[in-house]
Amino acid sequence: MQIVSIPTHPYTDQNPGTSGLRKKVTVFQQPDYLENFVQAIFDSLEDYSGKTLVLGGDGRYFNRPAIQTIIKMAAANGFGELIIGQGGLLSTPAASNLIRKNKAFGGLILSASHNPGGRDEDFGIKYNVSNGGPAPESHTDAFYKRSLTISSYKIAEIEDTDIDRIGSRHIENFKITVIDPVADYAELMQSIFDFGLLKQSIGSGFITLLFDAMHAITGPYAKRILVDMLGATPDSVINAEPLEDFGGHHPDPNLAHAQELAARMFSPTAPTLGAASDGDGDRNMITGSNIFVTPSDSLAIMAANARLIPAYAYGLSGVARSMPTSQAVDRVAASYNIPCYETPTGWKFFGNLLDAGKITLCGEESFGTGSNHVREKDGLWAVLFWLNLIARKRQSVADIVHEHWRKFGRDIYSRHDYEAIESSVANSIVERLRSQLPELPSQAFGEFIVKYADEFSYEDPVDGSVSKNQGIRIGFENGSRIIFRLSGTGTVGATLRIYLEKFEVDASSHDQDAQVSLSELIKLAEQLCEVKKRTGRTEPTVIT
Ligand code: VG1
Ligand code: CO
Repeated sequence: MQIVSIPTHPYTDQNPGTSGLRKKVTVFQQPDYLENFVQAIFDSLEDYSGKTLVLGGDGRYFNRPAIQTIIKMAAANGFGELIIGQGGLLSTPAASNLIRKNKAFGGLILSASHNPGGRDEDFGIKYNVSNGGPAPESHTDAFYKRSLTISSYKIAEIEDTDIDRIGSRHIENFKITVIDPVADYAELMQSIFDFGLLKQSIGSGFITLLFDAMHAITGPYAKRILVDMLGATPDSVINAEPLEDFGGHHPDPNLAHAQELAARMFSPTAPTLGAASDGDGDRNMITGSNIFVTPSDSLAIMAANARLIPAYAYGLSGVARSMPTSQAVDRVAASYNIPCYETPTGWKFFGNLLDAGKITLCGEESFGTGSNHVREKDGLWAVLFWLNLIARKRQSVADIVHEHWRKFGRDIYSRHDYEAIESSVANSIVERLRSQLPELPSQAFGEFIVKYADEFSYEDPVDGSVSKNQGIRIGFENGSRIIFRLSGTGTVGATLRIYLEKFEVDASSHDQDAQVSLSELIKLAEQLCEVKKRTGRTEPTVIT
């Protein structure tokens, strides 16, 4: 195997965000751009010679050529084996599982997740460590630092690999194994949930379902598990074929982007459960007949009912949520007397807590939920969790949600996103918020009296590492919160996220529309940050 060292020049913008390096495809197509970043990752890692790397992506445009390049670079840099999903496909949770199951050194996941795909859209690359989870900040900081000084990369002069054919191939001491991307994951799901009961509930017609794969990675997973293994009708899975441009849509599972699903779920012919997943299969949206379950509520409901699921029958060691996720799960943890951790946004912060056994379930408001079964959030897992709950409780989604609110109260919640704001304007908004923080505590805005106003900083309870500036929090005496943060996954300008939350104990108010209940807080958020005033926008780009 001929290995060559190619001279290169650094790019200055290879700083990974919330979840890997995400850029326009055209940025990745610049000479040596992908190669530089991959070499910067390899250069920052130690002792991987002869070890295994898992490789796959969500099938978006540029996935296939990127995989060929990475195969050649992994061979040149001394990895022993590559495990690749057939067709270059692996969902993010499936990749996490493969890393763990094969005791691999790590993995590279090619995805820009919920961002659109195609020639002029987004691509991304993310490194996961040996526990199967996203590289922690210490790693991603090192990748960036190395990318700024890189002067050459190594690549093997070997032929392209046939990634569509399952099987192994050796090139001297280097082994390339192409596997079925679904099989191991399906087996894992079978070990967590009661597939017998699910089959029965679906077969008898007690549960009907509709899963929208949004032309992204979960199509093949959903067809195998929901249709082939659990007996759902073939038309239960829509948009099931992964496409390089996701059919021109945002593969982002929310009511705005999963329109076909939303239309069906809010109609007289709605099935029992409607769900969708994102580009790389780690997000989930849960709906029932005429009801949308907020991700924050979904996490709380899962935590409250986890004992009904075979894998969690012995209870939960603890739970965690990202800071902007509503406090609904905190109430469940308090009533069960288990710890609840509050982490910064991004799944990488859950890894240590899961590894140390401090938590069993965790989630984010951004349609992400997961458990200790892998080290990523997991879309189909969440769908199976809900199916299993419905089957065990013999209740509709709406009944499960209402029962939960009656018992714990409702954390009325919404997120308003302002996308593609000019960076300087976004920075001025954040600066303005920051400058107000010292004077806000104890100020009263109508019924809302500020209890605290700060910038969230997190000290990891396992390794003591500290992450600062993780979002601006304004908490009120009555438990309400407004949170502001800038997105770390966008590729155009800046995205301001405003998270709004209000606690309602009174069951007679539980059916209120969230935007109506939160209207005072929405006004107050604008008064504090002036996003509309400063951008001239009249409305958020997306409301979830
Ligand atoms: C967003 C979400 C965050 C999530 C991240 C990756 O990040 O808010 O909760 O972990 O996307 O999800 P940001 O920085 O844009 O707010 V995914 O499905 O893109 O891997
Ligand atoms: Co994702």
